[in-house]
Order: sequence, then C-alpha cells, then structure tokens
Amino acid sequence: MQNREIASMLEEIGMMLSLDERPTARFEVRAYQKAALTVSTLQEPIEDIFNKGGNRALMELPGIGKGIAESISEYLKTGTMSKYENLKKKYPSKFMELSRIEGLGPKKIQALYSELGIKDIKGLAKAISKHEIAELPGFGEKSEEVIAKGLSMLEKSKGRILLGEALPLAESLASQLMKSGLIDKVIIAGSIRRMRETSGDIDLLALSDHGEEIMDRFVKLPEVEEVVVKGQTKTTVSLKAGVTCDLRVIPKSSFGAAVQYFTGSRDHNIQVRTIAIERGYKLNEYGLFGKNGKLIEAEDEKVIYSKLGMDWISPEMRESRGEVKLAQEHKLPELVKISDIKGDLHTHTKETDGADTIDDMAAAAISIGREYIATTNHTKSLFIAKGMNDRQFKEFFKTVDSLNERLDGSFTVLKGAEVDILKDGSLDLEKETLSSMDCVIASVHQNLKMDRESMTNRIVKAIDTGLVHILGHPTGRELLIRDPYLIDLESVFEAAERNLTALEINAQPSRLDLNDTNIASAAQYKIMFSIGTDAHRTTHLEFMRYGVGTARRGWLPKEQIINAMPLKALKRWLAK
Ligand code: DGT
Ligand code: CA
Ligand code: CA
Ligand code: ZN
Repeated sequence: MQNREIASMLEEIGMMLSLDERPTARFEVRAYQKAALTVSTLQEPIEDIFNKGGNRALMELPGIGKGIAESISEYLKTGTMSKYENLKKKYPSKFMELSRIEGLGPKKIQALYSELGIKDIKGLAKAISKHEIAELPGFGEKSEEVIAKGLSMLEKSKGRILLGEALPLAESLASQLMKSGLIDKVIIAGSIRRMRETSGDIDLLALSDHGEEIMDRFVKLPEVEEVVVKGQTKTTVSLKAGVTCDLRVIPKSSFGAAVQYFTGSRDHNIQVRTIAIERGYKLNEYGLFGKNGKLIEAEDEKVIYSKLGMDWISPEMRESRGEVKLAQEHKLPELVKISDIKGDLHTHTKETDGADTIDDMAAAAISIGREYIATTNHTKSLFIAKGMNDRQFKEFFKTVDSLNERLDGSFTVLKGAEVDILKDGSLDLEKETLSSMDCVIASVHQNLKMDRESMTNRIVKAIDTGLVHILGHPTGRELLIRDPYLIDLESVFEAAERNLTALEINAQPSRLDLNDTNIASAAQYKIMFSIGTDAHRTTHLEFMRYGVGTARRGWLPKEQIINAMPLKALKRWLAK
C-alpha cells in the first residue's frame, strides 16, 4: 500500500508551497493538505483505486482535483512525482521530519536551511549543541529552548509509533498474510494487543505449518522496507513506517503459550511464570510443560491461564498492576467494550476546523451504529480553528434542529461546544449560551506554558462555573511531541467530583488523554468519564476503539462511561 508515502509527499508539497509568495499559493496549500488527509485516511490501497478507474477514480475522492490526481498517477506509474521533485530543488530540507518538532513550521525550517544549512534532525541537533539557533533572526533564546525540548522528546520516542498508526498497519499486514491461504490464524501480539499508546515494533504470530512459504510472502509485502533476519519460524523486517515487524510461525500445539508470552507485558509474564513454577509447571514461549516435562498442548491461551488457576485476563490489563492477583481470586472487573459505546460526545464540523457537515457526521455515526453524537465546535478565541461566537452557535443550531427533525428520533445530535478555557479560567462564551446547550466540553488550547498552580486554578475555576459537562483532554499532552501541561490532577479530580463534571478520554491517537494511569487514579473518585473521538472528519469517528482501549487499560467498566448510556439516561445525567 503506497497511501502513506503519497499522503506524506502531498503534505510536504503543501508545506513547501506555503513558503511561496504568489497570492494563489494559499489555495494550493489548502488543496494539498486536504488531498493528503484524504489519502492518509483511505481504507483501500490507492493503487487499487487507480488500477480500477484511473485518474477519474482518483478525482472522485474528496479534495482530489485534476492536477493532484495526475501527480498521484505519475508517482504510481514512475515512482517519482515531478511537482514534488521540482519543489525539493528549491527547498531541500526534510520538512516532514523537522516539522515533527514542536515549534518548527515551514517558515522556520526554511530559515534554518538558508541561514545555517540545516536540512534534517541531525543538523538541527548539531546547531543546538553549538547554541547557533538562538542567534538567528526570528528565533531567540526561548525559541531555541522550545526546539531543544521538542528534539529531546523526539529522541526519547525514537522508533515508537502511535497505536493509531501501529494497529491499522498490523491489521493490514495480518490480512494480507491471511490471504495466502496458508495460515489458520494470525494474532497481533505485543504492546499493540495490550492497546498501549505507542509501540516499539509489531509482533505477529501465525498459526501454520508452512513457515517457509509464509516468510517468502511476508518479506515481499509492500509495507516492507528491508529484511533484517529471515528464518523459517521467525522473520524480522523493517517497515517503511519506521518500525520493525517480527513474524513468528507457530504450530497448533504451542500456539496458546506463544500468544500468552508474546502479548506481554514482560512484567506480567514474569508474574505468571512464577505462578507456573510454584505449581510445578514450566512456562515459556514454546509451551506450558507438566511435571513430567511433557507439553500440555494448547491452541488457546485461555488454557494456560486456567491450568494455572487464573481467570483469563484482558490484554489491556496485563501490565503487572495487580491484575494477576485479581485473576487468581476470580475478581477481575468487567471492562467497557467497544460494543457498549452508544454515542460520541466530541465532534467538530466544517463550520469551524472540521472537514464535514453535521449531516455527514451524523450519517457516518449512524453507519457505525452510534445512537447519538454531540456537535462540539470550537469557540471564538481559537482563531486558527475558526472558533464560533454566541450568535454563530445559535445560527448553527438551527441547522441541527432541522436535522434532528428529519431524523425523527432515529438518531440524535446533541447541541454543544468545546468551549475554550481562557487564561484566567473563564469560559469563552456567554453563560446563557452555555447553559442552553445540551453538552458543554471545556478545554485548554492556548497559553499552555503556565506554572502548576496557575494552570490548576485556571482549570478548577472553569469546572467550578458549574457549566461544564466534560473536561476535554485534561492534560493537554501530544504523544511523541508535547508533554502534559503542569497540573495538579488531584485538585482537578476533586473539582470534577464536586461539580459532577465528567473527564474526557480523548480518543485521538496523538492524544489519548487522560491516559491509562491517570484514568486509574481518577476512578478512585466518584467521577464519570466520556470517551470522545474529537472527530474533525467522518472517518475520525473510528478512533473510538483507541479511547476504549485506553479506558480498558485504566480498568473502567461501562457504568462509569457516560457515552455508554442510552440517550435517555445520558440526557438525565447531562441535565443534572
Ligand atoms: P514494545 O514493542 O516496546 O511496544 O513492547 P512489547 O511489549 O510489544 O515488547 P516486545 O516487542 O519487546 O516483546 C513482546 C512481548 O514478548 C513482551 O511484551 C513480552 C515478551 N517478551 C519479550 N522479551 C521478554 C523477556 O525477556 N522476558 C519475558 N518474560 N517476556 C519477554
Ligand atoms: Ca512489540
Ligand atoms: Ca517484538
Ligand atoms: Zn480540543
């Protein structure tokens, strides 16, 4: 699948065009950004679309016009894209690589190149160590500090990718392997199966007796960049996505033990193995062995747990945080499931920075089985997102009313906002406007660099207005990019409990905020949670599974999640 490369090239073209001074360049930038998003969220390989219907089929995709379709087909046919190559001559920096650093946009990236010849992260690191960036016009000490911090975040996360990237990638590899017809089953193991927020590599386990043929196919998959080691039972490849993938081919008799072992975590495994030893067994990746040393055949890992006197433990809980003891005592909690989710209380539309209309968002939510959504656009202080004022919300809600009328109760759009929590803790809309809404999320988006006490007071003050149903992405972190802002979460939890405010588990792959451990701490209070996708386009509604995975890692049952309630109960809760 070449979707990722093409999307990334289109995005980079957009960045390079944004440096262009022609007045029309602005529109071109928009067009390329839009096209990049479309390609990156396509469900099927773009080469299949092109092979079936040529340029015409490409142009049917949202946001792809004639010019961009031609560039894509040129790339699919020849492996190069002249528009891209021409711009690269003028702007040789690695924009995609450098823009991953907080504080670096296209303009600064180009300035780094023209002033200091910096083209990539390596050059940037060198310049920072020599303290050269602070001296540049338009940068300064503070800016160098921000960039240095961003760089060290990136270094720390080196080689890890987001769950939202790793899981779809693993699923695509697994389904291509299944198509070979040589495999009975493929399991995505490791940190991805545990729904960890980032993954260091992809671990695939295939049940089959045809190791050699499977490995031959595996190394030829289009996602593969190069082969690291190739054997009959284990092969490791590096993927174009920047991580490696291990494929193990395992026979039926020890498949259960392998799944248990390679799901991890390491610490969980050590605990389970200790129990095995206490009971006179031996447990390793090859199997569970009885007192006589004989393999206890098991295709399913459930057999392993049950032989050891434990209930089966959901992979999301296998982090050695007390789950093993609960499994022995048969007291594991029942965790929320994706099928428990009835609605989505955090969505945006094209009235602000979303891409789709409320009608399209509702239709998409219906198609994936939701019963309601809340529309929660940004508010006026968030200029970059085209935030709306009180009057604009009123106007927009007329559209929502008429949609609800047409839906006639088969599906409901709740009227809400994601209101900005301003620097002083006040909310960015009139009290009357907010109290007339069905569902108010309050979030911090600007002035993130405050000291701990000021930030805590700011958020507590916002919750204490009594107007907030949900605190959006409560810690403000961006995975692999930005740490949480400084905040005393205990005080926030107390305020949430006091005001019956739910805490969000934002399901965007780059947020997952609250995270698993924060959820577990918050769950000690009488607090409810809302798993919201923060969808800025219809396809983002599918992010729900990452939020649910994170909630499960925080051990939440469905009873603590407001969007697992049926509409009537939810409305009662929101009205309180
Ligand atoms: P990652 O890849 O860093 O996101 O995290 P994992 O958990 O996927 O780790 P990985 O890929 O190194 O190994 C997959 C699983 O295999 C791991 O969760 C537990 C198991 N495993 C690997 N090495 C060891 C080990 O030395 N001891 C034990 N007990 N288990 C191990
Ligand atoms: Ca792994
Ligand atoms: Ca691995
Ligand atoms: Zn937000």
